[in-house]
Amino acid sequence: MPSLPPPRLIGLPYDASSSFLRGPAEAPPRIREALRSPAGNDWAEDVRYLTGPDGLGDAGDLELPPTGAARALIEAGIVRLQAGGARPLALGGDHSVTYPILRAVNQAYPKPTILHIDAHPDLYEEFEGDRFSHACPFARIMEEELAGRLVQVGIRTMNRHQHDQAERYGVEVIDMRAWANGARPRIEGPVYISIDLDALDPAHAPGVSHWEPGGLTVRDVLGMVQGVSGLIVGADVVEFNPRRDPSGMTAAVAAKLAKELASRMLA
Ligand SMILES: [Mn+2]
Repeated sequence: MPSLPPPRLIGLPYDASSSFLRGPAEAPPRIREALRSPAGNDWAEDVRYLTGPDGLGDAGDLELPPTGAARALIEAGIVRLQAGGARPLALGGDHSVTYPILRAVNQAYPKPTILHIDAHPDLYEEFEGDRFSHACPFARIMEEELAGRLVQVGIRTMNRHQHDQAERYGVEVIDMRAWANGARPRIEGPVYISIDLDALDPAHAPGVSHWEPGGLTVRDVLGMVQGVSGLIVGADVVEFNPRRDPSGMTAAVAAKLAKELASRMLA
C-alpha cells in the first residue's frame, strides 16, 4: 500500500471576507510561534513526534491580496501542495478560505465528509451582499456538491434562514443543546475537518472576532479530532484573531489543535 501524503502546514493570511472585525490575516505566524514555543514540546498526546522528515511539514504562507482574487490563489496553492505529495493543514484566515480549499481538496479526494466545528453554521446564501463572506462558505460548498456529508458541531447561532439552508442541503447539525444532551458526530470514510475557534467557549478561546458564549471546551474538540478514525484528507483551523489575544492563550489553543490534527493525519 503506498504511504499517504503527509500533512503540511499552509498559512492563509486573509481576512477581507470578515463581516465584523479584521485580524485573522495576522494569525498564521502567531500560531507557528505557539507551535514552536519552548513552553511546550513537539509531541502529540498519542506520543507521536511531529518534527523531522516524517513529521508535520510547512509550506509557509501564501501571499494573498485583501480582495476576492485571494480565492483563486488559495485554490491554486492547495492544488500545488497536494501535487507536491502532501495533505493541507491550513491555518486561517477567516472562514471564507474553506470554500476554495474544498474546491482543491475535491480534485484529490472527491466529496469527502466534512466535520465542521463552529458556533455558526456559515450557511448564508449571501451576507451583506457578499456570497463569499465568511458567513457563507458552507452554502457555496454544498451548492457545488463538494461534500458527501456536512456534519456541523457546536452550533449555537442558528436563525430561520440558515435553518432553511441546512434543510435544503441536508446538513447534519449537532447544536450545543444536542451536544450537551450527549449527541456526538459519527464520521466514516474520508473526512475534511474545519475548526472555527469560535466553536470553543470564549472562556477557552477569547481570541476570536465573534464571541459566542455557551460553547465547547478545548478537550471536547480534542476528543472529536482524536476520535476520527477515517482518512483525514485535509483540515483547517480558522478565525483566530490575534488582536483579541493579548495573552497568547488562544494562539496556544490553535497550535494545540493543529498538533493533534497533524498526529491524526500521520497515524
Ligand atoms: Mn464561527
